[in-house]
Amino acid sequence: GEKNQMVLNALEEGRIVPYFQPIVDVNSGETHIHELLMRIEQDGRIVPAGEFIDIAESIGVIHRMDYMLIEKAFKQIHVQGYTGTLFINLSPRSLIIGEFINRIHQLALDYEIDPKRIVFELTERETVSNLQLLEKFVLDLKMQGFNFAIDDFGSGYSSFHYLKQFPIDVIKIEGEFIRNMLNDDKYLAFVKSIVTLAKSLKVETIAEFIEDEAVMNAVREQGIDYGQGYHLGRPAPDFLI
Ligand code: G
Ligand code: G
Ligand code: G
Ligand code: MN
Ligand code: NA
Repeated sequence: GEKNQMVLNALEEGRIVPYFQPIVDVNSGETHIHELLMRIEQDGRIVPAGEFIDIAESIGVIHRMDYMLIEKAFKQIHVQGYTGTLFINLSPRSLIIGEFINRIHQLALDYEIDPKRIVFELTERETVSNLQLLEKFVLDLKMQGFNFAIDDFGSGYSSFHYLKQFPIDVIKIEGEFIRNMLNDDKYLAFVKSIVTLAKSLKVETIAEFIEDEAVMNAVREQGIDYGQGYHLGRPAPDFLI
């Protein structure tokens, strides 16, 4: 349909653009971490990923878009001299293409980016057809020094499976839990249990969707390490440093 063509044209014409959202250390306030977010530039408008990622996955071009975005982001990091850490969303569909991880490793070499500064976010948004293959490639990347986070932790069926099976460094707590933790004790209980779990596994935590100061304070009180959300900084085409 029309949307498929929009995505294909954007890819063909190189209109996939990187946006960066800050991830803030809740204790020090330091911002040396950003999440890379995909956008399409379309007739002077910036189209957010939520409007086209599903389509890109279903028509089988997400790995090409992920690759193009990562190349542009690495180039920008190199040119701007950004020294922080970058979180990168990857569709499992991209990861299970063997050639993909070799090319990512090569990009890191080309743009002189230490894999230790890269954290790949795994999500459960899409069911993974070949978990064994995914595990193999995650371990390969981990061996090269790249890190891994579970995105939207708590929202899906396989959060615990990912935690058990993959070498996870960071848990990003589902935004819905954070957003509701102050007005619903059930969500607060979820958050508390995730923080306890993370601490006992020595995994760091990030709270998503922090939209006001009250939630930011609650996040700090619960012992969560990092925060992200419109209250702290919106996605932008440049690093907010
Ligand atoms: O940025 P936005 O709120 O539109 O993100 C919507 C969804 O798209 C989120 O689930 C996010 O993880 C995903 N997403 C954002 N950027 C990328 C990307 O670069 N690659 C992939 N595969 N998914 C992304
Ligand atoms: O699934 P994932 O966590 O990758 O989705 C990230 C997306 O969530 C970002 O692209 C951004 O557009 C959106 N986002 C980031 N911070 C906030 C926030 O505080 N509130 C809301 N509603 N969305 C946010
Ligand atoms: O301001 P901007 O163009 O980045 O807004 C993008 C979208 O995010 C708009 O649809 C807007 O309504 C929504 N938005 C802006 N601020 C917030 C916020 O603090 N929380 C949430 N949930 N959505 C927001
Ligand atoms: Mn994410
Ligand atoms: Na998330």
